[in-house]
Amino acid sequence: MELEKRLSELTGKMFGKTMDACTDAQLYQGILQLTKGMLADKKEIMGNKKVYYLSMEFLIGKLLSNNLINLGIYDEMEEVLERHGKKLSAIEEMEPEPSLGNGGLGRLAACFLDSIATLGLPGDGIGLNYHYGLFQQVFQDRLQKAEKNEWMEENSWLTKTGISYEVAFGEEKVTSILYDIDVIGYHNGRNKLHLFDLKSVDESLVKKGISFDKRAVTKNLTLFLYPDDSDEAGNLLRIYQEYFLCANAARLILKELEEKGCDLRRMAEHAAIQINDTHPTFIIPELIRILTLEKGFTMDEAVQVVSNTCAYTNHTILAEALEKWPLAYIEKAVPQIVPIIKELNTRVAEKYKESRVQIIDGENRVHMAHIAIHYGYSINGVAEIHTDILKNTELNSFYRIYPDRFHNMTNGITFRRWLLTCNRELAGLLTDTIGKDYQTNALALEKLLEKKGDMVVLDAIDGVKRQKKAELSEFIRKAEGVSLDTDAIFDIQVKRLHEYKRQQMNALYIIHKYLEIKGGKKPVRPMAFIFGAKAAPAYVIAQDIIHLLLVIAEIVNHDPEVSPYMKVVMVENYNVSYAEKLIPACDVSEQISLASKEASGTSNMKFMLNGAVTLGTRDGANVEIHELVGDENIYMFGKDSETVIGHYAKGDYAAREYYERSPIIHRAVDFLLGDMAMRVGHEENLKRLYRELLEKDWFMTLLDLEEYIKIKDKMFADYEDRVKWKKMMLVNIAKAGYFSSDRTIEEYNRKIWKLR
Ligand code: 26Q
Repeated sequence: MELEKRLSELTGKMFGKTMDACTDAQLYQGILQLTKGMLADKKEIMGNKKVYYLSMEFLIGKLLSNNLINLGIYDEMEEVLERHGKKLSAIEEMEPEPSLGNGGLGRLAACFLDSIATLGLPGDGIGLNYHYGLFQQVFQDRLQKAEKNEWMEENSWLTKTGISYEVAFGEEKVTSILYDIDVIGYHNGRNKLHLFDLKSVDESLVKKGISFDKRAVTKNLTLFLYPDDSDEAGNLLRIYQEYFLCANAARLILKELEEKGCDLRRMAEHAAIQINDTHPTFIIPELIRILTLEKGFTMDEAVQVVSNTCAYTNHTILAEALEKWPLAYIEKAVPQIVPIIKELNTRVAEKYKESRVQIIDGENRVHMAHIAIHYGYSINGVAEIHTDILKNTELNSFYRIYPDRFHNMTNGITFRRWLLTCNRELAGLLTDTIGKDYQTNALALEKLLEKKGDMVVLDAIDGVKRQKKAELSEFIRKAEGVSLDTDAIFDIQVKRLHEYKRQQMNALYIIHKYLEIKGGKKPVRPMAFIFGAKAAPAYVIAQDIIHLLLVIAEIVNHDPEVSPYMKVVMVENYNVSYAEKLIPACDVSEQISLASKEASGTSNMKFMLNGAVTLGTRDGANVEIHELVGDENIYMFGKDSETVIGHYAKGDYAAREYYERSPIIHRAVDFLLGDMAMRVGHEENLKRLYRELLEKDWFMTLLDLEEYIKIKDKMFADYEDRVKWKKMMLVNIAKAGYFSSDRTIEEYNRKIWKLR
């Protein structure tokens, strides 16, 4: 009654209307207001020591349902609205989606904030408030076009604080404004996500698409999130953004410590600063700069204190993605930081002679990771295999110097969003079957294993899957104009587009199947292949792969001989909300990166939790999923990381050999240049991709293609043994508990932050 009364008072005040008379958009505004008030009333999480999670990205997604769930009022709100003829699910659609991240790394940061608060640990996120976030993807002429994503509205989850700092870029000074978003734990207290914005930001700078004057830093700094483009040379604007984040973070952290009366010389007893990949590494020299210049520290003291406070997480071993900025760029953007970086470099050079561990290299480039490792107290990888590769290969020289600093922190996902919010049906079924323990102790999901022989439970799990598939089909029919058969196997690959993730290998499988069907070999059950991926605008081959997927979709879906047996969908503008619809509806989770390249992956965990079966390589967290569910409940294939690393070392992988040797590969690759593809697609894109595949194929698509085809066919055949498949679903759900980000955060806290 209480909620109903407050909401109807609000709609009356805001719109002069009863709830019944409000539009969904107005009700969204009303519920936003009401919920924001309830968040603000939550008790702030306090403690003697606090973690600051610094990240250029927080891919929070929509917040309404998640907040209602964490407040424990989702069901009540749903009922209230129903009494007034309204649907909460429709109202949720009214919320604009902030896209303040690229993919895994940004989403991980958002999951971590949820878990930190849920565990009752004091910990805030610090990031940037991008007005248009990551670009919005639209398809035109079967190519990706980038547009701005306008997500900020008059009323939103952001609350303007009075906090504002001056940030100097050499002689030029800009002013920041701090916005906060309340982050509350599941039935727990409140932390904050602090997002800094540029006071003088000028949205009118953006003219067409996402183009704007890159040099007008005092106006453009927080307009866009820089897309992950490992292939494009460093951009000055990115350095400005990174420093802007760190300069503001340093001020905020020092202010909070001083307000609490902490002795800054004992900073490490009161604060831990987690650096999310190298992007916020400037926090180290910036803190040292302030402590020495303004707080009376000697250089030695400042280096000590800062090193004991900062910890670094590595998310990649792709050499091209490890940040190395030309010293001249840093000099141009933030000259005041250069003497500190040089001093840090000198100290390393005096102590260690090995060139691989120097901060400034022979070409005068600054290796951000090297700053973070030498001048932090912890470095961690994000899955076991990834941490092992860091220790034994990529960062081996550092591991030999600092063996005790290395940790593995296998990634996790918040079950509040990736189960309770996105799959209420499955969550409900689990509660009915094993009780609600699992909601606060994810490992309790294992109790489900006792039901492996219980046909009623197995059928119920499958029933939920069917329902989510039907819901997704309906959504895709409306949004993409393709109708999918709910009886089909839903095979899904959603993640950023990158050659190492090998969407192109999946595409070649689909071509192979298409040709088989054309040749008269009909599958026993229809197949739905679903993709979602954004490609960095400057990443040419990634654009070509998107083009190929759209071309294949066009050919397959409009071929009356084939389309009853298979459909291909490349969904437009894949984002967090789309993921929440796709993941619960998935049968086969595609995790097919080239072994050694995917640091962890986190969609693999989300799919598993929602009862999908993984088709994967021995890469990232797939390895740990495999260990947990056992051989019988996962489909693993492909060359292992040692073999792949060996190929790189010897330089002996030649794509053409695989093409020449296998008629199946030959035929599938040639399809790119065939009449059918040429009629629908662009010669330029398809030819470039064809040549890339045969002449370079840096991420070894053809290496694993034959094995991939074999195991995928086997998997689809196994799907027909319905009981066996339902058991696999059950085991995957039951074993997913390990991948709760609550577990990950407990480990960070125990080994790195030591909050209590
Ligand atoms: C770097 C320099 C300049 C501009 C952009 C960037 C940039 C931006 C974003 C570099 C990398 C990223 C994003 C990386 C990322 O998302 N990595 C993923 O992190 C996940 C969480 O740990 C892992 O699960 C994935 O395996 C990893 O790819």
